[in-house]
Amino acid sequence: AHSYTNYNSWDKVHSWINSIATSNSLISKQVIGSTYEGRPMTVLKLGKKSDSTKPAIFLDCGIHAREWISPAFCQWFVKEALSTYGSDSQMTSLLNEMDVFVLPVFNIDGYDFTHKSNRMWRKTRSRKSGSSCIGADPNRNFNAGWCSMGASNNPCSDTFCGYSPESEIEVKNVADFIRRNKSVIKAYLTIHSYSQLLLFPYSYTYELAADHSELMKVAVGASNALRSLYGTQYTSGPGATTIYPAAGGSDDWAYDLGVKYSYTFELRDTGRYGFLLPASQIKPTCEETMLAVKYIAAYVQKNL
Ligand code: 0X9
Ligand code: ZN
Ligand code: ZN
Repeated sequence: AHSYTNYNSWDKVHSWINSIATSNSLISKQVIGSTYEGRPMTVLKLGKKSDSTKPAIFLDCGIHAREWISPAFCQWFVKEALSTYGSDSQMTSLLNEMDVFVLPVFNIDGYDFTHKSNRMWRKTRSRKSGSSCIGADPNRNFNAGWCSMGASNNPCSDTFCGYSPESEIEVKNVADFIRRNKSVIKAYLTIHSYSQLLLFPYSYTYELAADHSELMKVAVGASNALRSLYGTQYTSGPGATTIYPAAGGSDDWAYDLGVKYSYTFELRDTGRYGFLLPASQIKPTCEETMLAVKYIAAYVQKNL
């Protein structure tokens, strides 16, 4: 059965998506396309129904297959949003004024593969004649300084940038959705693991983003909120200098499209368990991360 405190297989997440989407008037779903292997990519839309179009936040999880805590967070976020609407004043105000689009698993084929065959798989599962190696790194496949640094043009590499920008259908589907909803999307949040970092543009260049000081101020505020629960320490900064230079990422692409509040979270831990974070840490990790996400959401809402 599906559980918020365990790592759910894709089959379980898939049925959870379908049941939660019809459970409450605050939530609806929209299929944005299919993965390479034909699985449906479904975006959940959270927010109080309104006659006029509301500004929105886009949140995705599971770009990288082996980072299991990430999809667990998106599931947790949806549950918390629905269960605290009406009692938590901030969540109520957020969902009254804004919509939150949640993509619970971005790289579904890869996620399924980590459950069935290779726990450490990172990339998509696309094939192309001429190479026996499978998949590209979805977070090197966006059209942002594509394959210029920190990415590989070798199809066998774990950071293969793909044959062209958006060559991966999952990346194309998400980029199309964000382009289509560009006028309403005010923030782009993407959840990865691990390292306890809160990153923002740029990663494809050492140049500072035009909004660097504001992005840094909000990141520091969000990290402080996160730390207030269990003392978990996060480092904030631009990707290129805080983790490593790496082009083709979704955060840089969304930012250059015009989505100012663009953040990549690298959740727990700092390497003791790494990608194999025990299920016992799902609840505390998600609870502390909620505080950071809500901090950013409140800031965005206040500055609409
Ligand atoms: O390398 C990545 O894609 C991310 N780290 S991970 O360990 N989850 O693979 C960091 C992404 C930071 N942003 C960009 N490089 N654009
Ligand atoms: Zn379905
Ligand atoms: Zn990742």
